[in-house]
Amino acid sequence: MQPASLARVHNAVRSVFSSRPRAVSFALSAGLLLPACGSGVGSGPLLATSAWRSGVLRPAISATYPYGDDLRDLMGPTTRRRVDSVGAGTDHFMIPSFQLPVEDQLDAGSCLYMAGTGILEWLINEKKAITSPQINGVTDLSERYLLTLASRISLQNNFTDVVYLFQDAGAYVLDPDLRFAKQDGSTMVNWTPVDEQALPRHTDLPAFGRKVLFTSNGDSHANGVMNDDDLATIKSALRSYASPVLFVFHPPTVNWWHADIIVGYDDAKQVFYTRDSAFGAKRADLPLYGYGTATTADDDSYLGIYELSYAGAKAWGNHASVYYLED
Ligand SMILES: [Ca+2]
Repeated sequence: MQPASLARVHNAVRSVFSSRPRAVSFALSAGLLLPACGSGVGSGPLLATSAWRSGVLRPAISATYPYGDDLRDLMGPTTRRRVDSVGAGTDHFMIPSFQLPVEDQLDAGSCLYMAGTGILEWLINEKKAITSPQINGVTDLSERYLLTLASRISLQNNFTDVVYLFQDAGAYVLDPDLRFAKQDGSTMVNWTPVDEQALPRHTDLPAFGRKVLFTSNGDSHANGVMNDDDLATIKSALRSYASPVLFVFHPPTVNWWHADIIVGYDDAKQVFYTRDSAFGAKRADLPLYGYGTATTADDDSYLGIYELSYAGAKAWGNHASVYYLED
């Protein structure tokens, strides 16, 4: 990609941040810090975030689960099922509408866990054939619970494996039972592990598989490593699996990296459709999300789709994995 077009892509993302009236947006657009999604995952300088410095985030202490080396996962089935033909074509496609919106992660830097939770929500909804999943409903899972799991379970590659945290724990928790919280105006409190034993946990996890479509082996800061064939692989996987793709990317001019869920694409617009916990469009059609505080002044919109340009995805992407129900 030419530098000029890279700059245009970057400016497009920058404009999203800059247009958002909150302190962290200013910090990001000013290039000061802070990883939008750097806290507590991967390796390198982002571990020196405020969460680590303040001791809020605890290092994981359990064994590492070797999903990243699982040859079967890396290979995966070639295709999973017949493509949903409704509104589908090779030049555009949307996976079935099992996806819930997500509360805004605000300053938490928790994108990977918002995306991981969203993928399990999608898989459960598909398993139960719930095509109009309801916020606060029986398949609206707690994102904060996944953050707690991440505090005690290590994965070989967070950026391809994160959904397996649920499988390792053997349970999920519903959002109304553990809200994504705000405390003193910040959502960083979500990195503080909660007492899992005190929560109503649900153990009816669906059996799922995963195929790694692209990996930078745990380097969430890699960029310039994907090419057009890799984008074609993602698009092909969306069609053939008709399932969500966990995607991780890092624009080279910023300190943060980011994760979201690819749910479709459109060649005419040259975009992937992603469900995104930071850049997603505000869902004005839904009630606001309550962050568990005493005042509704802290409430904020659920977020939905963000259009990630092919140019941005190719220049910035470093991990892509499709998750699917095991039949
Ligand atoms: Ca949720």
